[in-house]
Amino acid sequence: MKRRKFLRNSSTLAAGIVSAPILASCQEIPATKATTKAGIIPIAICTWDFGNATAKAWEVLQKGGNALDAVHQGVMVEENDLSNSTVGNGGRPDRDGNVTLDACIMDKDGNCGAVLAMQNIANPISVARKVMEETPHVMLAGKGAEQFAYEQGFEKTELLTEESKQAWEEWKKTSQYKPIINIENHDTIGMLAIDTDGDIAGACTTSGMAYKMAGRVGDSPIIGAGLFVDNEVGGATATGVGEEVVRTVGSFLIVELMRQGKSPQEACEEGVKRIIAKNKDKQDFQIGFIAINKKGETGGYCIHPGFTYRTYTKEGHINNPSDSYLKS
Ligand code: SD4
Repeated sequence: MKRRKFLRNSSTLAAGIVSAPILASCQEIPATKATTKAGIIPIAICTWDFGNATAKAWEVLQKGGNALDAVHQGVMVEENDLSNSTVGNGGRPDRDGNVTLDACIMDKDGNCGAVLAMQNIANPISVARKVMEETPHVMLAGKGAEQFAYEQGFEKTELLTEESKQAWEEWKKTSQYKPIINIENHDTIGMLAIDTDGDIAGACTTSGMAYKMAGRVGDSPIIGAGLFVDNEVGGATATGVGEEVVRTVGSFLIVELMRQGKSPQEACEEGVKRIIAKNKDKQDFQIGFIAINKKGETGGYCIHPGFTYRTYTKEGHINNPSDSYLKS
């Protein structure tokens, strides 16, 4: 059953280049599309320095596309990047050598879809969207998710690259499960966008913690934990050790804090502090949150220095160093 259609007329737009403070290049959108009905400038924001992903999302927004298409197409860039060992195809496997992917997506109307621990499908975010749009369910897991993907026309793909296989063989020599802080300076991609109608959507996709137990699922595909959007308020998404984000229902918490009047920055800081409060004796793990509100204001905060987040607005394409709870 189809729940809703997400169609927008696209228009052809001219583009120019402006400079911006950090690692920035930005295609400016013309005045006719630069401002939403509510006077808000469109924006794409994502965890880590996934500039190709935000550039793709911005391209969608610039053409008048909606926020849902922007986040969907944006995060797919990383799912398809074989050199990225933390998202999609090429992601690190679990301890048995199987790559199992998690993803979720949420739209402006609160519709959402997710796939958990799905194998052999290169674009879990697209399957998550199909779950949202084509089924009466929110989540499909494991074999059921994979079967559904085949029924929807997705192809079986080997997700374990030679490089990931070698890294896994190396890991087996010690078999120590010790999540790395700021692994390769990227990780799960969580993305939020506001379109020219002022509507918000979000997407989150990951291969999860490298060498996790078989069947382990983190926060990333869990609506409310790894991602939450309320179009009246804003959106939030997370990266890092998912177990800790699940415990505090982190992304939902941040959106609720914004509903109560906190800025996205203040809400992200409070979200991290709630996690710290539950881990007084243990802080050797990373969590990063980003958030956006209806006004287009953004925020980001993490436990350990090193987390960054990308923003793409009319003002520029910027990799923002996140402030952190611990300073070194
Ligand atoms: C998870 N949050 O599976 C994801 C992965 C991640 O640092 O971001 N790892 O817990």
